[in-house]
Amino acid sequence: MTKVIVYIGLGSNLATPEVQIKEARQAINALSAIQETAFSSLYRSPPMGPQDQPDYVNAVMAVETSLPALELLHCLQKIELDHGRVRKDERWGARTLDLDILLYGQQVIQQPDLIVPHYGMAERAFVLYPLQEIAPSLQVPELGYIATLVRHCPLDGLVRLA
Ligand code: A4P
Ligand code: MG
Repeated sequence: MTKVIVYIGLGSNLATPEVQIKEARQAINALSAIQETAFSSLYRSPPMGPQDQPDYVNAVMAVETSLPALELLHCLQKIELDHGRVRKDERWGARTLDLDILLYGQQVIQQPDLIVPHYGMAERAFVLYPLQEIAPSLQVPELGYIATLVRHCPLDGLVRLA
């Protein structure tokens, strides 16, 4: 089966976020049919959405995989649950671990459970800056070059961690 490059967004703002991100990276690498090709620095940012929650730590990971997109989504959702993620009704609320499929090759996917490119990524500094770090010449389907997207996206308090 042909392989695609997939970009995964990782985010956490509970239970020592740096540890959550590190463990999620290990869990993703432990999946069969997935090879990591790049991993960004960690970035800290104030919460987008409700402000009465801790700052987030985010990163972006590139993997090469032969898994179909929906299968990959289900694997990522299982890892979220294994890491104590409790789905609440509140939109954009605090979470131990959030794993989003940002891009799946150059495919545009519009299914009830999966929308790729991930919605809202063009407005999210905590997605665009780490993505540019590991894929500086990337062209995002329907949205354009990563460098142009970054140029139009304010930092919103995003800080790259050492
Ligand atoms: N879904 C559709 N497309 C995708 C995709 N490309 N990747 C569906 C992953 N999932 C996708 O997701 C809800 C549903 O989206 C899933 O059932 C899946 O089928 P979820 O993870 O259960 O819910 P959620 O993450 O709470 O919702 P949402 O709206 O995706 O939240 P966001 O947009 O991820 O925002 N502030 C900072 N600074 N940093 C952050 O990382 N994250 C959030 C969460 C809020 N504020 C933040 C951050
Ligand atoms: Mg999510």
